[in-house]
Amino acid sequence: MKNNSATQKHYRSCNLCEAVCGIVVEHQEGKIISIKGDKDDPFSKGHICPKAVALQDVYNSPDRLKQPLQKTKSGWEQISWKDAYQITADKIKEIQAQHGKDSIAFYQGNPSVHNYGTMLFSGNLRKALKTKNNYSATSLDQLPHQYVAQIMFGHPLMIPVPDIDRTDYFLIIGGNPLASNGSMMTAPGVAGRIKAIQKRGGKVVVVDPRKTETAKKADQHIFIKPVADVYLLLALINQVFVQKGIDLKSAKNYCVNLDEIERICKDYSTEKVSEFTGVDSSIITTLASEFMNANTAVCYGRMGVSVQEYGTICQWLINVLNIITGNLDSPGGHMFPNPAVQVRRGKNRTMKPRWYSRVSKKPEFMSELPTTVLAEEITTEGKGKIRGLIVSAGNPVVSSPNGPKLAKALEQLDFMASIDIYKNETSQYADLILPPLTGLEVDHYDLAFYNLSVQNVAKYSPALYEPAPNTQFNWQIFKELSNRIRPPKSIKAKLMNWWQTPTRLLNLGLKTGPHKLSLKQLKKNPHGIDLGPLTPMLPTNLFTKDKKVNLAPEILLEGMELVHSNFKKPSSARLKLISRRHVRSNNSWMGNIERLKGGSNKCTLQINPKDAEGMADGQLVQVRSVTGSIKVTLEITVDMMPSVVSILHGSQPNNNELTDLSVMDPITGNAIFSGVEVYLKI
Ligand SMILES: Nc1nc2c(c(=O)[nH]1)N[C@H]1C(S)=C(S)[C@@H](COP(=O)(O)OP(=O)(O)OC[C@H]3O[C@@H](n4cnc5c(=O)[nH]c(N)nc54)[C@H](O)[C@@H]3O)O[C@H]1N2
Ligand SMILES: Nc1nc2c(c(=O)[nH]1)N[C@H]1C(S)=C(S)[C@@H](COP(=O)(O)OP(=O)(O)OC[C@H]3O[C@@H](n4cnc5c(=O)[nH]c(N)nc54)[C@H](O)[C@@H]3O)O[C@H]1N2
Ligand code: SF4
Ligand SMILES: [Mo]
Repeated sequence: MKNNSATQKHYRSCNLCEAVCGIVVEHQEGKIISIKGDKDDPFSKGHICPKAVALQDVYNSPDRLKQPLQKTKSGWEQISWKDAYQITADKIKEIQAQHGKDSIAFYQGNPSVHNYGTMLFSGNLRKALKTKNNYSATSLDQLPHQYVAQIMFGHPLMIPVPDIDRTDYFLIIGGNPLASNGSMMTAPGVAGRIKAIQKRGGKVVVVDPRKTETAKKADQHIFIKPVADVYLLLALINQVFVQKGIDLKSAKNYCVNLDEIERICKDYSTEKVSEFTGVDSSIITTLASEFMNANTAVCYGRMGVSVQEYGTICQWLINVLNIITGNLDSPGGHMFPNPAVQVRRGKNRTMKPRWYSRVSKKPEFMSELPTTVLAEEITTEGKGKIRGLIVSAGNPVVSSPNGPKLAKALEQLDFMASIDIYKNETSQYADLILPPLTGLEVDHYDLAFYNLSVQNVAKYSPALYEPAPNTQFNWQIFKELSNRIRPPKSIKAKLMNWWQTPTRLLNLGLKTGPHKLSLKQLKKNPHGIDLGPLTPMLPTNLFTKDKKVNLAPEILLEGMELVHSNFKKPSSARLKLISRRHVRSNNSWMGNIERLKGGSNKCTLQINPKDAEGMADGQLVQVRSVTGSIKVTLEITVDMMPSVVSILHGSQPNNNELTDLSVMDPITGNAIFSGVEVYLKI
């Protein structure tokens, strides 16, 4: 930042969530005067949420770490970057020399995908570590989306998004974009986009066990019992067959195995499903009829249907519902973005896992094992046991099921390093913390989320602040650590290593991308460039070998066995725990920021009055599950479906002291956060 006495405006994208809103930061002499929505951003058009304003608080936070820390007998001590790098690299090399490559694990958390330098350079560290023990927040979140994308469309990043700006019918299952600002769907200002659907005569329906902020703005809200969505989806698909609404439109030329779909859903009548889901049979019939008869329609399922026992099956059936009603790859339906830097690269990959986890034999996917097995891989003796861990931009002690079990496991490690801007519940177990620059201090291009964007756009934001002396970017940390662990040997490798910087790689990606842009062009357009609405791209751009979409992949049909066998008696009437988000929360961090605290941003247990007899609003109760127990304040509200309770995710008390590590999505190993049985005690 130039030290100039006149006020200046800095335009950038907010990197805190998937919405990628344009912001304008007014500053003077190094101080921020205001942070507002950038009305000239062609995508977000001025929309922001309260978190963007808090970017200045992240920058100014007294809790922010500025120098590497080492844990000593007398507490945390500041050390130089040089020493931090050397100690970390030496320790890793020593452990790997003694116990093999897999004895070191690497976990990457959510902010990794909001920083293009991290995305481009964390792979260097993975390559240098050569471990099979790679983990990330993917398997606490969207792994089912990516797995299904791979198996149906041939690439884990070939993920369709709802064409929300042109659709006539938007069916949201287990997502609350008005709080989360949208996920696996980059759509800044989602409230306005939903309103626009209604204004043009369309309909918005939300299926959720909680009457969410989004449900309140929708035309219809349908309460559903947690983890029952799979039955609703099967009944909807069945109804499309029954009501003779099958019409794949042009997708019929490249979609195969429709017969199998008809077969698997035939037993799921609306009447039978009603008992399992808590949704009236007539509501399901009407929903199916409206969906298939709408001019354009799209079904979108998010966290609520991903982090549950049938997460992968649900994401598959959502794709199927969109396809059989003629809504795949067509305007107003489920479409594929075409980002300026193409992240969907390479040939079609096989679905065959290349390795399995040591203890419970869970499959690798995209070179990662599910985070649900991390704790057991640390605590189970034997060859290949994890003895060292690097955590980058993550807080798995709070964010993974049975957090306390993982915390206990971390105590057993011989060495742990955290790359994080704060001390957190996870990094307290580390021997070293390496704090990178972040937010306003970093330049930004949204490599990850333009691939999920409901409109094709591109924007580059320079850093607002020059890096202070003795600071490092995330990418520099990865590069330096990798070079020390496994130095490049050949002249070519050395040259490449020297040449590669985030901006150079970005420029190359833009120039070779489908829109043939350059960094120079983006710099000339500080508000961003509109690349137009999404366009059809199938079957040409399919990554499957035969350029076909298999509607009924074998492994998912096998997964249906469990769905069928559990369709005998509805689940118990005990209380089921789910999570929620608040517009001023951000996973497990930013809770230290004053301006985001208070009001409705409270970590309460929301409960329906019917389930709270003899209890009072504001009362502290003990919540118990098979895993653990926490004390939490009650918030009695009719917004909750009876028999369902909800706790804010990422806050204290931590709802992941109640979730269970021993259960997971059987197909992918994805974590389960929804539908956990709990008991209350006053
Ligand atoms: N019960 C329950 N559990 C859940 C969920 C739920 O809904 N319910 N949601 C799940 C989901 S969707 C996710 S994505 C995970 C998130 O879980 P994680 O990804 O493990 O954790 P975060 O809470 O996002 O923690 C991010 C950490 O990165 C740090 N950080 C912020 N910016 C930077 C940066 O620029 N560089 C570096 N190096 N560090 C940075 C922060 O200080 C923080 O410590 O939680 C999952 N857990
Ligand atoms: N403000 C804020 N924004 C965020 C985040 C944040 O922490 N705070 N986190 C970011 C991250 S990492 C992610 S992944 C996204 C998540 O984005 P979303 O998925 O939109 O966010 P959630 O609020 O978790 O919404 C999940 C919804 O599923 C419902 N649900 C739970 N279980 C079930 C079920 O079994 N069936 C059905 N049908 N519904 C169910 C819940 O009531 C909730 O309304 O948000 C991102 N944006
Ligand atoms: S919605 Fe997300 S990207 Fe937009 S301002 Fe808020 S946190 Fe930033
Ligand atoms: Mo997430």
